[in-house]
Amino acid sequence: MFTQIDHVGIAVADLDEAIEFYRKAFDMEVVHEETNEEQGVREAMLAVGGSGSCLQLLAPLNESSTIAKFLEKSGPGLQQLAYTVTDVDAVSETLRERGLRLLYPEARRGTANSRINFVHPKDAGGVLVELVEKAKDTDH
Ligand code: MC0
Repeated sequence: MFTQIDHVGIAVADLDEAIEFYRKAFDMEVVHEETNEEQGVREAMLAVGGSGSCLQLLAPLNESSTIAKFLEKSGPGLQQLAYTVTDVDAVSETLRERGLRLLYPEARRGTANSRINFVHPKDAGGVLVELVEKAKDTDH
């Protein structure tokens, strides 16, 4: 079902400060950065060695962002665990059949034109699980 850990998402208040911290403390470099208006985030992907898995820093774009709400309630820290899948529609359907709530009826646009959906954290042991079907032409 899942082919690898795509990324681990961390909520941060200030993206530039967080990027600087990860660069200085852990020698990690940004491989991709974008703003996703629909998701209400500015985000940066940082490579974890050559593993293919990334760390995703997520900063809120505005006060109504899910990340703003998360920061207010829980403070900065782990917000989501994302798995790579080859077919997000098929995996979403399988998980629905298994009784898990998917957040969106249809996949939405994620990082680098990936197609994404989420499992509600209350149905996944307190973990917000993201499903990521990568765009064909990307390596992150
Ligand atoms: C909320 N809860 C969480 C959680 N967020 N538990 C674990 N991890 C999280 N991230 C828990 C709360 O503690 C609470 O539990 C209950 O769920 C309801 O929380 P809430 O504060 O009332 O929040 P809601 O229900 O308004 O929203 C939660 C929900 C939301 C997961 C539906 O955050 C959401 O739609 N997330 C998916 C989109 C997203 O996260 N976008 C930002 C990343 P108690 O026990 O207190 O009731 S964008 C992204 O990831 C894209 C760019 C990408 O990777 O491609």
